[in-house]
Amino acid sequence: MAIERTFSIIKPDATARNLTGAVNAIIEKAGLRIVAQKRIRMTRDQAETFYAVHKARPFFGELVDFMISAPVVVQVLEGEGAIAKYRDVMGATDPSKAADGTIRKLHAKSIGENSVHGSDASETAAIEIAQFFSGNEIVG
Ligand code: 3AN
Repeated sequence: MAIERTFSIIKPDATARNLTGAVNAIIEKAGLRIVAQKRIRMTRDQAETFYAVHKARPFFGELVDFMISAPVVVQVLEGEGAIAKYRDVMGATDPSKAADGTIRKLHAKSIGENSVHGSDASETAAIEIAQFFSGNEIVG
């Protein structure tokens, strides 16, 4: 399988509970390499742009408010089949449906406050990485 890069966010519910290291340990144990990482406070504009695909969904306002409520850690993860692998490591969107050992099963609070984001396809990974990182900030 090809080496890929995917975009990850450790969300406000996780940073607020001091879980950045715990999440990163699961990521690294799964064989993914953190090749870029920074802790930021997302602006409302950034969050609305990032989740634009969900603009028409009833939870959009709540989702944006949540994403700007506390710091997040944005990351680029690299590895073989990184996009699908990280989706597996994250677990299902709804933590009550997430498999044992996944980040969301272990740490997520609810379907909204679900601790992590990971890109769902190579096109979205490229767009999401470019929204938060310039090329020279990614060191593989
Ligand atoms: P995933 O993050 O697993 O790719 P998506 O793309 O369906 O899930 O949803 C994006 C984000 O929107 C989720 N991570 C979650 O924070 C939020 N979300 C999704 N469904 C709901 C919902 N029913 N109520 C509140 N927030 C939701």
